[in-house]
Amino acid sequence: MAAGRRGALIVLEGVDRAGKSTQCRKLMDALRDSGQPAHLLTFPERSTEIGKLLSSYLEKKINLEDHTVHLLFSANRWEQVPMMKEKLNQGITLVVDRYAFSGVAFTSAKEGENFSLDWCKQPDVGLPKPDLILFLQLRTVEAATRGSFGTERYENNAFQEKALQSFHHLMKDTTLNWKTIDASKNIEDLHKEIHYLSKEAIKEAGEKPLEELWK
Ligand code: NYM
Ligand code: MG
Repeated sequence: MAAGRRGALIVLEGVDRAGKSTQCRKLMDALRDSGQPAHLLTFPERSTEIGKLLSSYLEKKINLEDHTVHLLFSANRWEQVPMMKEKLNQGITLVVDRYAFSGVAFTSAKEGENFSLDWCKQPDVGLPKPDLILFLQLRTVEAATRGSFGTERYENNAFQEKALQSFHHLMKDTTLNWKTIDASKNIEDLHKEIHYLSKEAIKEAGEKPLEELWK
């Protein structure tokens, strides 16, 4: 790594069971094997005080008002931002399992309140902007063949389908570097594609300053 080059912010997104966590782990291993310093982040980050609240909410142990929980998911990202910037500036690439896009997609899928995409995006405006967003595309019927859902909140087909529609709206934003990946492929082929695109993003990120999301 040349001195002074920043790390890249690489986000994996997609509906539940698209294979994000598996691919994040494989990408981490591949980057480290090639000598590229990398750090894995997962949102929600369940270990913090806010994260514990979110975890209890997802596990249906507590109820929270819908706007409130949306803001908590965002706060759970903001509390990691100082650490994220520090690592990126040190030349460490961040591999991120879900980010603000999941925040918008899942809240806007809720019935009743009519959450607009615009309202949902606001609390995350100004977060570090990803250099690459890999969208693991998998139809909900196909995700359903990957075993049954867990028992957490949002883990049902109708909700996932609505979240998927919101993801598609967010992907129309051409100021972001979205890459859609066919997540129905086998794990190794998917990994090769993700690794290739990530290496390209790391090369390019080193040449330009970190920007702010949705600004
Ligand atoms: N989720 C995740 C949200 O509703 N808002 C957010 O901002 C984020 C990051 O949490 N079904 C939802 C999507 C998932 C759930 O994620 C837990 P995971 O990756 O299954 O732990
Ligand atoms: Mg889950």
